[in-house]
Amino acid sequence: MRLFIALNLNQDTRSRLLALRDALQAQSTQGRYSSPENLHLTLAFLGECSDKQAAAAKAAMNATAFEPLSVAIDCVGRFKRGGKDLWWAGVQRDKPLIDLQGRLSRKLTGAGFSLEKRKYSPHITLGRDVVTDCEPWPIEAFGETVRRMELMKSEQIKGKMVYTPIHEVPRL
Ligand code: 2AM
Repeated sequence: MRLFIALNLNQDTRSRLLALRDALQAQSTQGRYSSPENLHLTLAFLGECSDKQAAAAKAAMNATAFEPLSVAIDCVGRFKRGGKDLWWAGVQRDKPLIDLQGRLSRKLTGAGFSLEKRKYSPHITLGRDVVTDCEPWPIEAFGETVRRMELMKSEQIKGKMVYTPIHEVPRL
């Protein structure tokens, strides 16, 4: 199974993100856009995992200190991919978020996972393979307090990406 660890977002935040996605889509000639239920902030991408690795990922999550934290979205930007770019909503690099991602990554690395080596760039993907004349733009910040991190299974079902939580660390 293909796994990643994410902060999922409430309905209000997702509808604001959808408005950004729609604004982008309206000014694009091509692209594959995230569906509302798939909008999330990835903390760590684990890739293909065995049952044993999934258990190790759950243990690493449980062992990571986690307190509710605020996620603030303040721009729309892109990773350039030769004109078919990945566009995202940018998340502020607030210390509690960056620290959480660091703590979690260390637990996962200690458990044997090899993670993305690039600097963590917190983002929420709005669309892939997007062809547009748009330039990245700032927005008035919005967001929420997130109270759980979740281990997500990623599957392609009938041509559609489906993300399902299989473990959660809640702080209610
Ligand atoms: P992306 O949206 O920037 O592509 C589920 O696919 C989640 O895992 C997405 O948030 C995705 O990030 C991330 N992801 C997928 N493949 C990845 C990879 N090879 N390295 C890092 N993150 C990846």
